[in-house]
Order: sequence, then C-alpha cells, then structure tokens
Amino acid sequence: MSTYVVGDIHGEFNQLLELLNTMDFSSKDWLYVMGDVVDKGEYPIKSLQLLMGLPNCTCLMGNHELMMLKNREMINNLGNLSKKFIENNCLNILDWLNNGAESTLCELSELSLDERNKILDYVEKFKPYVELSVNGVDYLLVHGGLGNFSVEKPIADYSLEELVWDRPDYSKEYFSNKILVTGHTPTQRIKENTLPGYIFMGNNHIALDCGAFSPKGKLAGICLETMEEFYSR
Ligand SMILES: [Mn+2]
Repeated sequence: MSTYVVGDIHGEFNQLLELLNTMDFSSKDWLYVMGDVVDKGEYPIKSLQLLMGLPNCTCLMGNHELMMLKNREMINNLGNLSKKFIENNCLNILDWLNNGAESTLCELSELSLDERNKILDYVEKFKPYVELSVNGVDYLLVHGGLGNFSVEKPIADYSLEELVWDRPDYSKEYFSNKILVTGHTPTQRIKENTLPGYIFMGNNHIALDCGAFSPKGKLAGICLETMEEFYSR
C-alpha cells in the first residue's frame, strides 16, 4: 500500500490520467489531492468525476472549490438567472470568473441539475486539512498555507480562508516535528526552490503545485513511503 499526494489539477484531466498511470496507482493505495481540481484547464468536471469514482481518495478544499461553492445557487440556475440575482451575487460571480471559472461553468452547463448537485455535494465534503503519519513521520496537508500562524494555534482554529488562500513562507520552518504539505503556490514562484517547476522540499515543507495548467508546468505527485516524485510530463 502506498500513500500518494497530488498537487493542483486545475482541469488538466489528461495529465491526471498520465500521473495516476505513472504512479501505477491501484485500489490498494490511497490518494490525497491538494485541492484546486477545478477552473483554468479544460476538464475540471471530468477530473472531479474521475476522483468521485475512486473510493480510496481524499480531496482537500482549495480556494477554487471555495469560490465554486459560494456560487452554488448560480450553478443551479444557469440559464435562468434573474437580473436581481446577478446584482445581489455579482461579487462572488466576478471573483470566480476572474479566477478561471469559465471551463468549470461550461462543463457544468452541459449537466443535468441532478448531476450538478452530485458534484457540488462531493466538493462540499473536501477537507480543510488532513493530518497523517507515514513511516513515523507526521504530515499536515493544507491547500494554501497557515494564515496568521502561531505554533500554539490548534489547526482546527484556522479559518477556511487562512487555509486555502494564504501562502506559507517557505524559508521558514513552521513545525520541528511535522512536515507542512501545500499546493496553491506554484513551485516556480518559491525563491528557495533550486529546481523551479519541480516539487520543493526543505525547511519541513513539501510544495506540490508544479503549475499543471501553465504551458511549461506539470502535475506532480509524491509517494510518502518512498519520497519518490512523479510528474505528468
Ligand atoms: Mn489555490
């Protein structure tokens, strides 16, 4: 049994297939997905549907899923929105559209209301954080970071926004006895990273978002038993 953690998918369904194939992922393994499955790339809903079909998969909430859920009512009413509804909700709608919602909305608009609700119910269950231990090493998985961090602050006291929108300082060790695993910040943008675009490990951090959506980016995964790295391309 292997424990795999995968970075931000952002609609890159084909890279997700390639990565799972490269990892030789099977029903005996467990998959953790760092969040931001939706938006930007062409097939966010197809990617979600693939994950929904895996009983051995836990997804973390990303800021893009949070924006999607804030627009749940709009998604349920695609095609017949009143002017008043748009006026009342335009900030949430604009915020999401400015962050690459177009592909998610296009795929959703082709589904029945029932199918849309199944997908949104699934996304609502995405975890704000995951704590796990592999080979005696403790890991804390959060999509973004630990906003307003303090060592004494229990993980349950962080707001969803602090976990999915904020970014960690990768030059800083947050915990001496625990590794902080994050997505959200492309490793191309981590200045401590000597291999931009590949998984960053250092200062008790593992950063997994290798920018799958950008032309030179990749979808990345890591096996926590072996620390072997996997890439979609
Ligand atoms: Mn993100």
